[in-house]
Amino acid sequence: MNPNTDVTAIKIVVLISGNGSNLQSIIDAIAERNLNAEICAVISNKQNAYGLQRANDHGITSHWIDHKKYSSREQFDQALIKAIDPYKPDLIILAGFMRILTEAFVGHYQGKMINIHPSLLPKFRGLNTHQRVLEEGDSEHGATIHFVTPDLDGGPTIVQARLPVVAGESAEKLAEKVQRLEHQIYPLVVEWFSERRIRLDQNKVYLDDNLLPANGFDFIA
Ligand code: NHR
Ligand code: GAR
Repeated sequence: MNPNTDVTAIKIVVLISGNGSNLQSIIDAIAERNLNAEICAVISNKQNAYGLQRANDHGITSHWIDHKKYSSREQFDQALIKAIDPYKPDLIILAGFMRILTEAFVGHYQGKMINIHPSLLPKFRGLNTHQRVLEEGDSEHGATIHFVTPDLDGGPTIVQARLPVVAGESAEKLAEKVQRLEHQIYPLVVEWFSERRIRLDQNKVYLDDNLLPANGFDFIA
């Protein structure tokens, strides 16, 4: 069935700032695995984000909303809401989106917004995670998909995927390996949402009505 006419398909809006390889993995999974989901729009705060091109190539509506045109985070976030809400999305996906969102924005999409973060949260919140993992000499690294709450990179975890850190490898190589995992777990989580198997209740995550552990579902590649 054409997903655009299927009223049971979940509607997704994806927020990006850059390359959009995670966006691509979701576009591909929807097509290849016939997921009951539709990406209504892709929104970037950066004009030159390659992910906007990816959206256009797949006939997905794209928007550029320049955060620099707004005098406060509140005003930028209001502009985002104005762009997103007409699509009536069931799910907002942050995929390499680089702007911290206000409490008002996060509250508006409570239980409906998820992020992928390149570390094994709660370790290494914030930016430059790969470099920091190497500097700390950690033997393990990975990626986390979590619900977005006002607590930056602190929302309840849905999935984690881990990998060993090889001694002497570069931050770039590590990033590449983490992204390979990201491209497996984001489509999986979108599939779960499309099947309505994931639920956030009282800051806890349920998969098929089973409470997930604090570090989420342990994805084995
Ligand atoms: N917003 C809220 N409220 N909660 C979260 O958990 C969020 C969020 C917005 C983005 C993604 C996050 C990540 O996965 C994310 C999670 C950007 C920054 C940041 O410092 C930090 C964390 C994340 C994304 N951004 C700078 C800022 O001033 C700008 C940095 C830049 O433009 O390069 O917004 O890592
Ligand atoms: C991903 O590795 C994602 O985990 C990370 O940026 C990359 C985006 O790649 N996210 C953050 O660092 C959020 N602050 P992509 O644009 O190719 O999907």
